Amino acid sequence: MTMTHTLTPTADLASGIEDVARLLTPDGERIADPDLDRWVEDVDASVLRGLYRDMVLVRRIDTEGVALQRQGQLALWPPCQGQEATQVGTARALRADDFAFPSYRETGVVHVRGAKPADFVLAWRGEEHSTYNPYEINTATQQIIIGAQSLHAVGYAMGIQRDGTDQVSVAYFGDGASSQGDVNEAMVFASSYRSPVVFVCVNNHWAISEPVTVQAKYPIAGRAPGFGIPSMRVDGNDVLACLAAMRWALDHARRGNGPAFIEAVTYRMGPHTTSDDPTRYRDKEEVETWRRRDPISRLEALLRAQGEFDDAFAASVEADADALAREVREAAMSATTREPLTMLDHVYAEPHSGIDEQRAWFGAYLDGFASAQAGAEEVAR
Ligand SMILES: Cc1ncc(C[n+]2csc(CCOP(=O)(O)OP(=O)(O)O)c2C)c(N)n1
Repeated sequence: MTMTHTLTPTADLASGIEDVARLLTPDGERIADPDLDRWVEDVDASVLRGLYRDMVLVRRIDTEGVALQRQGQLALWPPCQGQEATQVGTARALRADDFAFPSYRETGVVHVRGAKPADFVLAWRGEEHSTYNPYEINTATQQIIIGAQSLHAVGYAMGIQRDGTDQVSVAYFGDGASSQGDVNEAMVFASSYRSPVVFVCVNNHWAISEPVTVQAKYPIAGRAPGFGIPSMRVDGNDVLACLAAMRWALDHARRGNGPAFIEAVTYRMGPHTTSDDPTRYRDKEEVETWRRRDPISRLEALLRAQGEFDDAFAASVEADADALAREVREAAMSATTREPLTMLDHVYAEPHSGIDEQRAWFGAYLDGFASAQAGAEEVAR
Protein backbone atom coordinates (compact mmCIF):
# COMPACT_ATOMS: atom_id res chain seq x y z
CA MET A 1 0.00 0.00 0.00
CA THR A 2 2.25 2.78 -1.22
CA MET A 3 1.82 6.50 -0.72
CA THR A 4 0.27 6.22 2.70
CA HIS A 5 1.68 9.44 4.11
CA THR A 6 3.20 8.41 7.40
CA LEU A 7 1.62 10.37 10.18
CA THR A 8 3.66 11.41 13.13
CA PRO A 9 1.14 12.21 15.81
CA THR A 10 1.89 15.50 17.48
CA ALA A 11 0.32 17.22 20.44
CA ASP A 12 -2.07 19.01 18.09
CA LEU A 13 -3.33 15.92 16.34
CA ALA A 14 -6.30 16.49 14.09
CA SER A 15 -5.73 20.17 13.48
CA GLY A 16 -1.93 20.06 13.17
CA ILE A 17 -0.90 21.43 9.83
CA GLU A 18 2.78 20.58 9.76
CA ASP A 19 2.17 16.88 9.42
CA VAL A 20 1.19 17.23 5.77
CA ALA A 21 2.72 16.57 2.38
CA ARG A 22 3.46 19.80 0.54
CA LEU A 23 5.28 21.20 -2.45
CA LEU A 24 4.91 24.92 -1.72
CA THR A 25 5.71 26.51 1.61
CA PRO A 26 3.35 29.24 2.82
CA ASP A 27 5.89 31.73 1.38
CA GLY A 28 5.62 30.13 -2.03
CA GLU A 29 8.96 28.35 -2.02
CA ARG A 30 8.98 25.14 -4.07
CA ILE A 31 10.21 22.28 -1.95
CA ALA A 32 10.75 18.64 -2.84
CA ASP A 33 8.53 15.82 -1.71
CA PRO A 34 9.62 12.30 -2.58
CA ASP A 35 6.03 11.06 -2.99
CA LEU A 36 4.46 14.02 -4.74
CA ASP A 37 7.18 15.31 -7.08
CA ARG A 38 6.72 12.72 -9.80
CA TRP A 39 3.04 13.56 -10.18
CA VAL A 40 3.72 17.14 -11.20
CA GLU A 41 6.82 16.77 -13.36
CA ASP A 42 4.91 18.09 -16.36
CA VAL A 43 3.55 21.14 -14.57
CA ASP A 44 5.13 24.19 -16.16
CA ALA A 45 4.56 27.92 -15.70
CA SER A 46 1.53 27.97 -17.99
CA VAL A 47 -0.20 25.27 -15.91
CA LEU A 48 0.65 27.14 -12.73
CA ARG A 49 -0.74 30.34 -14.20
CA GLY A 50 -3.91 28.46 -15.12
CA LEU A 51 -4.27 27.23 -11.54
CA TYR A 52 -3.74 30.77 -10.31
CA ARG A 53 -6.41 32.09 -12.66
CA ASP A 54 -8.83 29.37 -11.54
CA MET A 55 -8.34 30.21 -7.87
CA VAL A 56 -8.82 33.94 -8.41
CA LEU A 57 -12.02 33.29 -10.38
CA VAL A 58 -13.36 30.98 -7.66
CA ARG A 59 -12.63 33.60 -5.01
CA ARG A 60 -14.45 36.18 -7.08
CA ILE A 61 -17.52 33.98 -7.51
CA ASP A 62 -17.46 33.50 -3.75
CA THR A 63 -17.17 37.23 -3.05
CA GLU A 64 -20.11 37.89 -5.37
CA GLY A 65 -22.14 35.12 -3.72
CA VAL A 66 -21.70 36.67 -0.28
CA ALA A 67 -22.49 40.18 -1.58
CA LEU A 68 -25.59 39.01 -3.45
CA GLN A 69 -26.88 37.27 -0.33
CA ARG A 70 -26.28 40.40 1.75
CA GLN A 71 -28.22 42.39 -0.85
CA GLY A 72 -31.20 40.06 -0.59
CA GLN A 73 -30.68 38.45 -3.99
CA LEU A 74 -29.77 35.01 -2.63
CA ALA A 75 -31.31 33.12 0.26
CA LEU A 76 -28.00 31.71 1.47
CA TRP A 77 -24.37 31.33 0.42
CA PRO A 78 -21.72 28.92 1.78
CA PRO A 79 -18.39 30.76 1.47
CA CYS A 80 -15.33 28.82 0.32
CA GLN A 81 -12.69 31.50 0.76
CA GLY A 82 -9.40 29.88 1.80
CA GLN A 83 -10.29 26.52 0.25
CA GLU A 84 -9.56 27.43 -3.38
CA ALA A 85 -6.37 25.37 -3.63
CA THR A 86 -8.05 22.21 -2.37
CA GLN A 87 -10.95 22.62 -4.77
CA VAL A 88 -9.03 23.71 -7.85
CA GLY A 89 -6.01 21.44 -7.37
CA THR A 90 -8.06 18.28 -6.92
CA ALA A 91 -10.67 19.09 -9.58
CA ARG A 92 -8.05 19.98 -12.21
CA ALA A 93 -6.61 16.47 -11.81
CA LEU A 94 -9.89 14.90 -12.95
CA ARG A 95 -10.63 13.67 -16.44
CA ALA A 96 -13.77 15.09 -18.05
CA ASP A 97 -15.43 11.65 -17.86
CA ASP A 98 -14.68 11.14 -14.17
CA PHE A 99 -17.66 11.95 -11.96
CA ALA A 100 -17.48 14.34 -9.01
CA PHE A 101 -19.87 14.39 -6.03
CA PRO A 102 -19.32 17.77 -4.34
CA SER A 103 -20.77 19.24 -1.16
CA TYR A 104 -22.46 22.63 -0.96
CA ARG A 105 -19.13 24.38 -0.35
CA GLU A 106 -17.33 23.06 -3.46
CA THR A 107 -17.92 26.15 -5.61
CA GLY A 108 -14.42 25.75 -7.05
CA VAL A 109 -14.97 22.13 -8.04
CA VAL A 110 -18.20 22.98 -9.81
CA HIS A 111 -16.53 25.93 -11.55
CA VAL A 112 -13.61 23.81 -12.77
CA ARG A 113 -16.02 21.14 -14.00
CA GLY A 114 -17.69 23.70 -16.27
CA ALA A 115 -20.63 25.24 -14.42
CA LYS A 116 -21.95 28.52 -15.84
CA PRO A 117 -22.38 31.79 -13.89
CA ALA A 118 -26.13 31.25 -13.48
CA ASP A 119 -25.44 27.85 -11.94
CA PHE A 120 -23.89 29.53 -8.90
CA VAL A 121 -26.89 31.61 -8.02
CA LEU A 122 -30.19 30.01 -8.97
CA ALA A 123 -30.02 27.17 -6.48
CA TRP A 124 -28.86 29.47 -3.66
CA ARG A 125 -31.65 31.85 -4.61
CA GLY A 126 -34.11 29.02 -4.13
CA GLU A 127 -35.28 28.96 -7.75
CA GLU A 128 -33.91 25.54 -8.79
CA HIS A 129 -32.95 22.30 -7.05
CA SER A 130 -30.07 21.82 -9.46
CA THR A 131 -28.99 24.41 -11.95
CA TYR A 132 -26.82 22.31 -14.21
CA ASN A 133 -27.43 18.94 -15.78
CA PRO A 134 -25.14 16.60 -13.79
CA TYR A 135 -24.50 14.46 -16.87
CA GLU A 136 -23.30 17.43 -18.92
CA ILE A 137 -20.45 18.24 -16.58
CA ASN A 138 -20.16 14.85 -14.88
CA THR A 139 -20.72 16.47 -11.54
CA ALA A 140 -23.58 15.72 -9.19
CA THR A 141 -25.79 18.41 -7.73
CA GLN A 142 -24.08 19.94 -4.72
CA GLN A 143 -25.08 17.94 -1.66
CA ILE A 144 -26.41 19.53 1.51
CA ILE A 145 -27.13 16.34 3.46
CA ILE A 146 -23.84 15.89 5.25
CA GLY A 147 -21.89 12.94 3.89
CA ALA A 148 -24.70 11.49 1.74
CA GLN A 149 -22.72 12.08 -1.46
CA SER A 150 -20.03 9.64 -0.30
CA LEU A 151 -22.53 6.80 -0.70
CA HIS A 152 -23.63 8.14 -4.08
CA ALA A 153 -20.01 8.28 -5.20
CA VAL A 154 -19.36 4.70 -4.15
CA GLY A 155 -22.56 3.53 -5.85
CA TYR A 156 -21.43 5.31 -9.00
CA ALA A 157 -17.99 3.73 -8.71
CA MET A 158 -19.57 0.27 -8.40
CA GLY A 159 -21.47 1.10 -11.59
CA ILE A 160 -18.22 2.03 -13.31
CA GLN A 161 -16.89 -1.41 -12.37
CA ARG A 162 -19.88 -3.06 -13.98
CA ASP A 163 -19.51 -0.90 -17.10
CA GLY A 164 -15.86 -1.96 -17.27
CA THR A 165 -14.54 1.56 -17.93
CA ASP A 166 -11.57 3.28 -16.31
CA GLN A 167 -13.45 6.29 -14.97
CA VAL A 168 -13.15 7.30 -11.33
CA SER A 169 -15.76 8.78 -9.06
CA VAL A 170 -14.88 11.32 -6.37
CA ALA A 171 -16.59 12.14 -3.09
CA TYR A 172 -15.86 15.51 -1.48
CA PHE A 173 -16.89 15.94 2.15
CA GLY A 174 -15.84 17.84 5.24
CA ASP A 175 -14.09 16.99 8.48
CA GLY A 176 -17.47 17.08 10.20
CA ALA A 177 -18.91 14.67 7.66
CA SER A 178 -16.16 12.19 8.43
CA SER A 179 -18.07 11.41 11.65
CA GLN A 180 -21.21 10.47 9.72
CA GLY A 181 -22.21 6.86 9.36
CA ASP A 182 -22.72 7.39 5.63
CA VAL A 183 -19.07 8.25 5.08
CA ASN A 184 -17.83 5.28 7.07
CA GLU A 185 -20.26 2.90 5.36
CA ALA A 186 -19.15 4.28 2.02
CA MET A 187 -15.54 3.49 2.86
CA VAL A 188 -16.40 -0.08 3.88
CA PHE A 189 -18.23 -0.74 0.61
CA ALA A 190 -15.57 0.96 -1.50
CA SER A 191 -12.84 -1.07 0.12
CA SER A 192 -14.72 -4.38 0.05
CA TYR A 193 -15.57 -4.03 -3.64
CA ARG A 194 -12.26 -2.31 -4.57
CA SER A 195 -14.31 0.37 -6.25
CA PRO A 196 -12.70 3.19 -8.23
CA VAL A 197 -13.51 6.07 -5.92
CA VAL A 198 -11.42 8.81 -4.37
CA PHE A 199 -12.50 10.26 -1.05
CA VAL A 200 -11.47 13.88 -0.58
CA CYS A 201 -11.95 14.92 3.01
CA VAL A 202 -11.71 18.68 3.19
CA ASN A 203 -10.52 19.38 6.70
CA ASN A 204 -11.28 23.10 6.98
CA HIS A 205 -11.00 22.86 10.77
CA TRP A 206 -14.63 23.66 11.57
CA ALA A 207 -17.99 21.92 11.23
CA ILE A 208 -20.11 25.00 11.81
CA SER A 209 -19.00 25.82 15.39
CA GLU A 210 -17.42 22.46 16.20
CA PRO A 211 -13.63 22.34 15.89
CA VAL A 212 -12.12 19.31 14.22
CA THR A 213 -10.24 18.46 17.42
CA VAL A 214 -13.52 17.57 19.11
CA GLN A 215 -14.42 14.83 16.70
CA ALA A 216 -11.04 13.62 15.53
CA LYS A 217 -8.40 12.64 18.05
CA TYR A 218 -6.05 11.54 15.31
CA PRO A 219 -5.56 12.97 11.81
CA ILE A 220 -8.55 11.96 9.69
CA ALA A 221 -6.27 10.58 6.96
CA GLY A 222 -5.11 8.06 9.54
CA ARG A 223 -8.54 6.44 9.61
CA ALA A 224 -8.52 5.33 5.98
CA PRO A 225 -5.82 2.62 6.28
CA GLY A 226 -8.04 0.97 8.89
CA PHE A 227 -10.58 0.48 6.11
CA GLY A 228 -7.84 -0.86 3.84
CA ILE A 229 -7.67 2.42 1.92
CA PRO A 230 -4.32 4.16 1.33
CA SER A 231 -4.34 7.80 2.27
CA MET A 232 -2.46 11.05 1.95
CA ARG A 233 -2.60 14.04 4.25
CA VAL A 234 -1.84 17.04 2.13
CA ASP A 235 -1.52 20.79 2.60
CA GLY A 236 -4.88 21.94 1.30
CA ASN A 237 -3.65 25.50 0.75
CA ASP A 238 -0.95 24.26 -1.62
CA VAL A 239 -2.57 23.88 -5.02
CA LEU A 240 0.39 22.01 -6.46
CA ALA A 241 0.37 19.44 -3.68
CA CYS A 242 -3.40 19.02 -4.06
CA LEU A 243 -2.99 18.43 -7.79
CA ALA A 244 -0.19 15.91 -7.18
CA ALA A 245 -2.01 14.02 -4.42
CA MET A 246 -5.18 13.83 -6.50
CA ARG A 247 -3.27 12.53 -9.52
CA TRP A 248 -1.80 9.81 -7.33
CA ALA A 249 -5.22 8.92 -5.91
CA LEU A 250 -6.93 8.90 -9.31
CA ASP A 251 -4.18 6.79 -10.82
CA HIS A 252 -4.47 4.31 -7.96
CA ALA A 253 -8.23 3.97 -8.46
CA ARG A 254 -8.05 4.00 -12.27
CA ARG A 255 -5.62 1.09 -12.29
CA GLY A 256 -8.13 -1.09 -10.46
CA ASN A 257 -6.43 -0.89 -7.07
CA GLY A 258 -9.58 0.29 -5.33
CA PRO A 259 -10.29 3.48 -3.42
CA ALA A 260 -7.85 6.12 -2.20
CA PHE A 261 -8.31 8.82 0.43
CA ILE A 262 -6.99 12.36 0.64
CA GLU A 263 -7.29 14.63 3.64
CA ALA A 264 -6.71 18.20 2.49
CA VAL A 265 -5.85 20.36 5.48
CA THR A 266 -7.18 23.85 4.89
CA TYR A 267 -9.24 26.53 6.61
CA ARG A 268 -12.65 28.07 6.15
CA MET A 269 -11.81 31.78 6.27
CA GLY A 270 -15.41 33.00 6.25
CA PRO A 271 -18.54 32.02 8.11
CA HIS A 272 -20.07 28.56 7.74
CA THR A 273 -22.80 30.18 5.67
CA THR A 274 -24.11 33.72 5.44
CA SER A 275 -26.39 32.80 8.39
CA ASP A 276 -23.44 32.18 10.69
CA ASP A 277 -21.32 34.48 12.87
CA PRO A 278 -17.96 32.76 13.41
CA THR A 279 -16.71 35.45 15.80
CA ARG A 280 -18.90 33.75 18.42
CA TYR A 281 -16.79 30.60 18.45
CA ARG A 282 -13.30 31.23 17.09
CA ASP A 283 -10.39 33.58 17.73
CA LYS A 284 -9.28 36.35 15.45
CA GLU A 285 -5.69 35.15 15.89
CA GLU A 286 -6.53 31.74 14.42
CA VAL A 287 -8.06 33.35 11.36
CA GLU A 288 -5.08 35.68 10.97
CA THR A 289 -2.67 32.74 11.19
CA TRP A 290 -4.48 31.12 8.31
CA ARG A 291 -4.59 34.35 6.31
CA ARG A 292 -0.80 34.10 6.18
CA ARG A 293 -1.17 30.68 4.54
CA ASP A 294 -3.41 32.00 1.78
CA PRO A 295 -3.40 29.66 -1.22
CA ILE A 296 -3.55 32.41 -3.84
CA SER A 297 -0.74 34.62 -2.56
CA ARG A 298 1.34 31.48 -2.06
CA LEU A 299 1.16 30.61 -5.75
CA GLU A 300 1.62 34.25 -6.73
CA ALA A 301 4.88 34.30 -4.73
CA LEU A 302 6.14 31.23 -6.61
CA LEU A 303 5.19 32.69 -9.98
CA ARG A 304 6.88 36.01 -9.13
CA ALA A 305 10.04 34.19 -8.06
CA GLN A 306 10.00 32.38 -11.41
CA GLY A 307 9.50 35.66 -13.29
CA GLU A 308 6.11 34.43 -14.50
CA PHE A 309 3.88 36.98 -12.81
CA ASP A 310 3.83 40.42 -14.36
CA ASP A 311 1.38 43.29 -14.54
CA ALA A 312 -0.10 42.13 -17.84
CA PHE A 313 -0.88 38.68 -16.42
CA ALA A 314 -2.36 40.16 -13.24
CA ALA A 315 -4.51 42.53 -15.32
CA SER A 316 -5.79 39.74 -17.56
CA VAL A 317 -6.80 37.60 -14.57
CA GLU A 318 -8.47 40.59 -12.98
CA ALA A 319 -10.38 41.32 -16.20
CA ASP A 320 -11.58 37.69 -16.37
CA ALA A 321 -12.68 37.85 -12.75
CA ASP A 322 -14.55 41.12 -13.33
CA ALA A 323 -16.34 39.66 -16.35
CA LEU A 324 -17.33 36.50 -14.49
CA ALA A 325 -18.52 38.50 -11.49
CA ARG A 326 -20.67 40.63 -13.78
CA GLU A 327 -22.23 37.51 -15.28
CA VAL A 328 -22.92 36.05 -11.84
CA ARG A 329 -24.61 39.27 -10.75
CA GLU A 330 -26.63 39.52 -13.94
CA ALA A 331 -27.81 35.93 -13.51
CA ALA A 332 -29.09 36.77 -10.04
CA MET A 333 -30.64 40.11 -10.95
CA SER A 334 -32.41 38.79 -14.04
CA ALA A 335 -33.74 35.63 -12.38
CA THR A 336 -37.47 35.23 -12.49
CA THR A 337 -39.08 34.22 -9.24
CA ARG A 338 -40.93 30.96 -9.58
CA GLU A 339 -44.25 30.06 -8.02
CA PRO A 340 -43.28 28.51 -4.63
CA LEU A 341 -45.39 25.37 -5.24
CA THR A 342 -43.40 24.46 -8.37
CA MET A 343 -40.53 23.43 -6.10
CA LEU A 344 -42.37 20.14 -5.63
CA ASP A 345 -42.86 19.49 -9.34
CA HIS A 346 -39.87 17.28 -10.08
CA VAL A 347 -39.11 15.62 -6.77
CA TYR A 348 -40.36 12.29 -8.15
CA ALA A 349 -40.87 11.30 -11.78
CA GLU A 350 -44.17 9.61 -10.90
CA PRO A 351 -47.05 10.92 -8.72
CA HIS A 352 -46.28 10.46 -5.03
CA SER A 353 -48.73 10.65 -2.13
CA GLY A 354 -46.12 12.14 0.24
CA ILE A 355 -45.51 14.98 -2.18
CA ASP A 356 -49.27 15.46 -2.64
CA GLU A 357 -49.58 15.89 1.11
CA GLN A 358 -46.75 18.41 1.22
CA ARG A 359 -48.26 20.30 -1.71
CA ALA A 360 -51.62 20.54 0.08
CA TRP A 361 -49.99 21.68 3.32
CA PHE A 362 -47.75 24.21 1.62
CA GLY A 363 -50.60 25.50 -0.57
CA ALA A 364 -52.74 26.14 2.54
CA TYR A 365 -49.77 27.83 4.21
CA LEU A 366 -49.31 30.15 1.23
CA ASP A 367 -53.06 30.86 1.11
CA GLY A 368 -52.77 31.89 4.76
CA PHE A 369 -50.68 34.89 3.68
CA ALA A 370 -53.31 35.89 1.13
CA SER A 371 -56.13 35.76 3.70
CA ALA A 372 -53.97 37.58 6.28
CA GLN A 373 -53.36 40.28 3.69
CA ALA A 374 -57.08 40.49 2.86
CA GLY A 375 -57.87 40.71 6.60
CA ALA A 376 -55.36 43.53 7.06
CA GLU A 377 -56.89 45.43 4.14
CA GLU A 378 -60.36 44.95 5.63
CA VAL A 379 -59.20 46.38 8.98
CA ALA A 380 -57.54 49.29 7.17
CA ARG A 381 -60.85 50.10 5.45
C1 LIG B 1 -27.28 14.79 7.80
C2 LIG B 1 -27.11 16.22 8.20
N1 LIG B 1 -26.93 16.52 9.49
C3 LIG B 1 -26.74 17.81 9.86
C4 LIG B 1 -26.77 18.81 8.93
C5 LIG B 1 -26.57 20.26 9.35
N2 LIG B 1 -25.23 20.70 8.96
C6 LIG B 1 -25.06 21.47 7.87
S1 LIG B 1 -23.45 21.83 7.61
C7 LIG B 1 -22.95 20.95 8.95
C8 LIG B 1 -21.49 20.87 9.32
C9 LIG B 1 -20.68 20.19 8.28
O1 LIG B 1 -19.31 20.34 8.55
P1 LIG B 1 -18.21 19.72 7.60
O2 LIG B 1 -18.59 18.35 7.18
O3 LIG B 1 -16.90 19.87 8.29
O4 LIG B 1 -18.25 20.62 6.29
P2 LIG B 1 -18.03 22.19 6.11
O5 LIG B 1 -19.36 22.85 6.33
O6 LIG B 1 -17.01 22.63 7.08
O7 LIG B 1 -17.59 22.38 4.70
C10 LIG B 1 -24.05 20.41 9.60
C11 LIG B 1 -23.96 19.60 10.83
C12 LIG B 1 -26.99 18.44 7.58
N3 LIG B 1 -27.00 19.35 6.60
N4 LIG B 1 -27.12 17.15 7.23
